[in-house]
Amino acid sequence: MVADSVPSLSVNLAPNYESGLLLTNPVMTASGTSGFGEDFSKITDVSGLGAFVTKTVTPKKRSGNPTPRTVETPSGMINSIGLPNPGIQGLLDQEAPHWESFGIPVIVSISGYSVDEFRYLASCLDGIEGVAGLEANFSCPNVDKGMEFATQADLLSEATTAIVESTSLPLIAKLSPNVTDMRPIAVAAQEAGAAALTIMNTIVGMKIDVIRRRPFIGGVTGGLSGPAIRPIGVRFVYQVYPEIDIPIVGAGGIRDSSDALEYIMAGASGIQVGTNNFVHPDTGLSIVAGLEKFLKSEEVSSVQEVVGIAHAEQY
Ligand code: RRO
Repeated sequence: MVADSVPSLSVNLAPNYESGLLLTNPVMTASGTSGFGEDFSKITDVSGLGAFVTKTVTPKKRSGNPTPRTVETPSGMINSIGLPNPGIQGLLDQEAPHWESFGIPVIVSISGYSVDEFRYLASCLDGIEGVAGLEANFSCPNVDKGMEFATQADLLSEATTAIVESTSLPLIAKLSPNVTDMRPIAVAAQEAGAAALTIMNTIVGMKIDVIRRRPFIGGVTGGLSGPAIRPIGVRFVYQVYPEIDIPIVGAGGIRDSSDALEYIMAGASGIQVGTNNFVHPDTGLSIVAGLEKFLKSEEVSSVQEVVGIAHAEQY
């Protein structure tokens, strides 16, 4: 790389789609941690991110799980929010009109109880201005049947095919860490036409309130997130990367550019920041700056050059 030249951070998350899904940098929000973007865009400059991933939407409005819905844990937190959202019509009426002003691709996270519900959501979002792609949340740990799609390859295949047939938007399939081996699920998603994979959602855990002698969280169990789960996410990305040809988006416990680079070197082309946005909403922006600094100091001209580099035989 020529001294002082700016390294390229750009990434295409849907190289197999004619439209592609082009991001100026690999850093995104993780679904569910910055709402539908309107409030988040008031506390950080979203235009500096690669993409905004929305909270998950379902066909009908939902009010969510009983409280308390969150609790801190060592190096992380447990949530059982239970997918509260305005439903697809509410989303289109109240949230979608803000997205064009973000100046970056908006990826809408969708979830359904059945293959038909996924199909319906994909067709509702097809052609909506400001929507650049879909992320299918096949892995919510906190609702009935929330993880069925990401733990059973045949179901995931069926839902992925239904979505892909109902929209021209590129589809990212968000997978669950609550499996022993993610590789067969990842391969099934690719074969059914997913443009990319997000690895991973939260890990089922729980806390007991020892004074009350009862589960602390209203939903009893919840999804563990934060730095505590990062080694597990990096492991899954590293294991899945050699098995597939589509891009991986890494998520789970990323706080800074060094954490992001762990995922990238394990095989992720993009990364998502979730829990740390609750503490520092500018985390994504500092990661973008940190990645650029790293590439410059290592004299690497493009972030693509380090994707999966931890698999190389020689240093
Ligand atoms: O809303 C939630 O409780 C939730 C969802 Br949809 C998800 O995908 N992952 C998570 O940890 N919580």
